[in-house]
Amino acid sequence: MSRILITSALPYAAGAKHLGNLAGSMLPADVYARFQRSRGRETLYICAADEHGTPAELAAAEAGLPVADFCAQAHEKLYATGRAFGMSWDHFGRSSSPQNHRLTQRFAQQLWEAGFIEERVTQQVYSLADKRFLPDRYVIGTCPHCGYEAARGDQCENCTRVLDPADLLHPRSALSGSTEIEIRDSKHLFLRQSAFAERLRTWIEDKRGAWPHLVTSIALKWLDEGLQDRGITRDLEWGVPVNAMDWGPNPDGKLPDIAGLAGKVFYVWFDAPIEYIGATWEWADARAAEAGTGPAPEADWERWWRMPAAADVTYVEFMGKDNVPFHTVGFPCTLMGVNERRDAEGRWSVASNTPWKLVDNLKGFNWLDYYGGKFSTSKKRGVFMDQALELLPADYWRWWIVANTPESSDATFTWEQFRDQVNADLADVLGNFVNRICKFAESRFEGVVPEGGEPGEREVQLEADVLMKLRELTGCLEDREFRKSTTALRQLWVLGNQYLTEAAPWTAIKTDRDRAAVVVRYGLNLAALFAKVSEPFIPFAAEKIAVALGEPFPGRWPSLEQGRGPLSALPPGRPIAAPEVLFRKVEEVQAAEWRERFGGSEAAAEPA
Ligand code: B3M
Ligand code: ZN
Repeated sequence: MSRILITSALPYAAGAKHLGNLAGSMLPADVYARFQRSRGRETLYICAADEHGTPAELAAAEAGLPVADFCAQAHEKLYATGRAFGMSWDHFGRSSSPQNHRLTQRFAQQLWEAGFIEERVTQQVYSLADKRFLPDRYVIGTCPHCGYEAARGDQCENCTRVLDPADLLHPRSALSGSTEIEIRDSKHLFLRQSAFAERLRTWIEDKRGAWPHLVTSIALKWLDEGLQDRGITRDLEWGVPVNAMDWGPNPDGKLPDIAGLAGKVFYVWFDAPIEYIGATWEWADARAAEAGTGPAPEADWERWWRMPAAADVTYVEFMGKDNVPFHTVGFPCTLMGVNERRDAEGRWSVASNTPWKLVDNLKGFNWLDYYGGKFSTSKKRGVFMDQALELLPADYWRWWIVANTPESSDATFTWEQFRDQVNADLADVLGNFVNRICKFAESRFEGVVPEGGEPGEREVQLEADVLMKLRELTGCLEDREFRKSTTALRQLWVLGNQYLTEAAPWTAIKTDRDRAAVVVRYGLNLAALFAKVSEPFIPFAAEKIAVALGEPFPGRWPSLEQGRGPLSALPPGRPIAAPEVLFRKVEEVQAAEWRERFGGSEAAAEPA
């Protein structure tokens, strides 16, 4: 059985996280991880704080903190908020970890020695007013391709084209707004992505149909535009130092200009994906430390990332569409460049008999916006992760986000639609079913799973309907189709309500207690089944249902085989106790108040 390695895009340490950060990667990855564990597969769900880059430096300065302290606090906050939303990470690491430093420097050294990194003198934007070089992201100007006037020097968020600051028209500093900027020479390292163009195209073409069209189309668009070599170092203090390693000669027998690279760090997008591996190493070390056995042997984490040990691993990445280019070009180039050699004639050969794994499935998402506009801390528009939990328990948010996840197109959050959907699906369907069946079992069958009676035609039909819906739900989750999986799950819950309404044990008990006993037994088994298969989506409520029924939590995914009925988990005589109300409805007045507080339809008036 395949082991499953899951990573979700690393949230930046700087900046509050909003529902879009959950929707675009972390939450679907968590649903998938929980599902895979429930199916009994050895699963590792890895994430981390993306701590490097200018955003962290600037946010730290604003907070009046040394950047390392700022990032330590940010990591703690991201971790705590993620856990409160039920993120079942096996490890939530830090891209500033020693493990990631070592791996990033090792990969850069190997890429240099293979001739895939070269030195170039580039023109960097220097801001006289800010007395510092401005990394790409902190140069703002007009995009030369689409005319968007707030394009960033690294990527235009309007047309998603990757840019260089020198491309921007009317450039200015994002820090001070000053246009007193000048271009200065600065030596940097470049990853020769162009050398991988054909190799990458073959790799991407091979994924057509298997990966979402959104992902392969973005990757191929980049390749069609001609792959640019990419600067992978920056004039910043905070990051993975470039010069702290022992370089070997490149194919021309040349060492890099250590002096010229002094004081520089690797570009955040070079080291951040490597942190997926770094955080796995951190995870292994953390487990070894807990066991008191000192640093973990490399095999403990390499077994997830390096062939042949990782031959049985399926690696799945989750991210928003703006991150797709870096995961279908930059990161694969890094790993391909470490795994293989390319001679002057362009022939590829194996460089290592323990190559690093590339991603097997990449799930990219569109964006979740707020009343048609972007979430914005500065413009106080939209509800952010920490605030959301002050309003409602995590399951409300988890359910709505996964049911509306922006898979084939962008999705929009509105308080009205959110209120209606969580009230209908969670309160009226699932919550109501569990409450009705447990309360009736308590009041009329002494709070135990009743014996007696023989299932009839209706139960045979119920088992067939449930099995069919279970297979559909399982297929959707295996295929990482999240919206469809919530539709199937909701329909499964509805089967329970329909059964209860039709079989009406409260009527049957008046004339035929055994019949009522059968219906209550099947009803309680339906509730136990719902707890198992709802856990990936709404783990907190699922646990309450499982505990109420005396079931283990998390449970194992039910068998899909005919005849091993998913409605026979509860032994007759098992004591049960109705859980407290699982989902209180969101009131009209609450939704109106929150719309007032977090911005509502007027928010859409402002451009995204
Ligand atoms: N830190 C998230 C973003 O672009 C970025 C992802 C890194 S994944 C290696 O919002
Ligand atoms: Zn543009």
